[in-house]
Amino acid sequence: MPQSPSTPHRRFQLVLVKPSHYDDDGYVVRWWRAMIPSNSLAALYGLALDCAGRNVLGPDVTIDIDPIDEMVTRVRIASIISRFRRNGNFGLVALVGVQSNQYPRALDLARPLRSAGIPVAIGGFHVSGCLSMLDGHAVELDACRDLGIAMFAGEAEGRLDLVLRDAAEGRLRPIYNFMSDLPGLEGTPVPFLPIANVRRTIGRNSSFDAGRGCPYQCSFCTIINVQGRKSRYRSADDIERLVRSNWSQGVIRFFITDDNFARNKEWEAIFDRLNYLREHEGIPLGLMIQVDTLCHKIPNFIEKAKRAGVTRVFIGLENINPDNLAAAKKRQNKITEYRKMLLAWKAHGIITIAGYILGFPADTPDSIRRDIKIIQKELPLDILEFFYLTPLPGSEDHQRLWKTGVAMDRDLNKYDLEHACTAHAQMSKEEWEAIYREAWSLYYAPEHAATLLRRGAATGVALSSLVKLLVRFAIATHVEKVHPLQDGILRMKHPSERRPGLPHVSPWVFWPQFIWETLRKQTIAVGTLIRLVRIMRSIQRDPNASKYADQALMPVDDDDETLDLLTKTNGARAAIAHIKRVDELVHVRGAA
Ligand code: B12
Ligand code: SF4
Repeated sequence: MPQSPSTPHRRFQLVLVKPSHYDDDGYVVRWWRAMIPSNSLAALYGLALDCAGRNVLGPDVTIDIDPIDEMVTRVRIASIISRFRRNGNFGLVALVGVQSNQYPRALDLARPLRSAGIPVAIGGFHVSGCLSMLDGHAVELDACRDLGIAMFAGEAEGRLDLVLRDAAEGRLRPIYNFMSDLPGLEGTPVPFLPIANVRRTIGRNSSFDAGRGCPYQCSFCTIINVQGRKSRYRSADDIERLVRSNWSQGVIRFFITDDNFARNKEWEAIFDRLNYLREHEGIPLGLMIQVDTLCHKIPNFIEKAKRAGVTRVFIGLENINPDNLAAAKKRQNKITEYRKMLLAWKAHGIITIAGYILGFPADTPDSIRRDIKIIQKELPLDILEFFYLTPLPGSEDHQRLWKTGVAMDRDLNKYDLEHACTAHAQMSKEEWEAIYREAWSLYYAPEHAATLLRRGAATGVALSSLVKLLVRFAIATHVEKVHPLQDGILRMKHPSERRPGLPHVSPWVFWPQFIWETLRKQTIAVGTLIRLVRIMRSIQRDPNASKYADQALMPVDDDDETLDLLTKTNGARAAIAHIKRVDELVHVRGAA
């Protein structure tokens, strides 16, 4: 459309930054290639593209959108400032998907931008979680007020137009609070990232959330207090649109980020559509999903997952001691079902990954060692990842400690599930930290890695894929000193990215140290890879590899009293006694 001479064309600069956070030495965690893309960035980029396409700032304004994931890209503040200056500061820097551990870094990025007069807004789990559970000021939300950063709580679907218009008119509000009004997702713009961003993840993975909300009530969880307990979902048509637009740029692997895809009310229609796209349109999809421990009870769920292209499943196992699970209100986790559920995934050759939380009330270093041994011997699980039980702002646990004035670490940068942030009743901080490190070494001991590969060969798992995971999970916490979920290939660092307040290191010291560190880490990574590939090759040459069996792969009954899993803790014994009682009652009634 020709422009009227009286309304000069303007370009609104929308810079979407997903902040990283600081490692224990105070440097920004950044990689050449990351393991997993940022879905929050993809969600905001998809919404922003839609706003730009609809000319929400009027026909005379073009919206230039720049998505930056700090996990894989250096955020060059000076160049952002000069770009905004060239455009009369007409635009917005949106700090997106900011978790509690990323909040301090997000504020450090915002400070020079605000000093340069650039409008800045922030959203994500820290702001939403705090506004949902605390008093509107905690934890550190006043820092945003002091700096003039607009806080956005809730979800941006249907609301980004408003924020962009306010920014364009120079009247951003201090708070946009939509926590009590969670939007429906059907038909809303879908998450999307341009190929230049996707290339920065290993294996060109992208992501989308097919739904939000979870019906359960785990007390350590922030998700239910931010995204609610009702299932809200995208339609199968939305998902098809999303897959096709990614396929047109060569992207076929996705992490479906729903915390619990098994409770997404549309799961079946979505799986069916993905299956159709694979089998009839020839799109070779590879998917990873997250589910709960009862998903195998949903008729056809696992079969349809396989046909839709699921190759990896993340399961919220959390613990094998029922007393701990009850303390965390995770009553839906039945340890008597764990083996059946894992065997059901194994029967389809799907790699199983489980989260395991250390620091529940009944945990001690010895009980943790015992539990890891039980898991290794009796559960057909491939990858296990450990987390500290953390009072994350936005969770019921955090709210309880905050209300009762229990001490919690004041440095939000540490709320990354990799640091002890509050005291434990039975372990000192040092003991807890030591057993966290030891847990990784115990589970990924070379002998157990070999067993996992043997089990993989016997259950039809893609061994090369399992080897890649084993390398990362075995070394990330020891070598890179970060959790595998924040891991990547080739750590990048820059002296200018050190946390304010920490001493500046001279380049003459920094760079030689960095090069030495990099060589050391890569040598360990390559050494671990070679060792595992050798084991994999020897298994592949073994004509009897498919016949391998051990206790973990054996089908079991609910009350198998030969299993340590079901007999070593009071809670487990009580669970078995309960099953027996129910069984007796059913049989007595049946007989009557
Ligand atoms: C997928 C996922 C990951 C992925 C990708 C990260 C990402 N953010 O995309 C991976 C595996 C890498 C990951 C890692 C971690 N994660 Co994570 N992750 C998730 C998960 C399951 C989904 C994220 C998502 O895509 N949500 C959907 C998006 C669209 O929601 P959103 O980010 O809130 O954004 C919406 C609104 O907040 C708003 N919005 C957001 N930003 C902005 C900005 C502006 C200006 C505006 C207007 C609006 C707006 O609009 C968006 C669309 O509606 C969430 C739980 C959840 N259900 O969200 C946990 C979650 C975010 N992760 C969490 C944690 C702790 C971590 C780790 C620290 C764990 C670890 N030790 O490794 C790491 C951190 C690494 C990192 N650099 O991010 C916590 C954060 C809790 C908190 N209070 O901070 C969560 C909530 C889970 C939990 N345990 O409670 N994670
Ligand atoms: S099952 Fe997962 S998402 Fe649901 S409440 Fe528990 S921790 Fe949160």
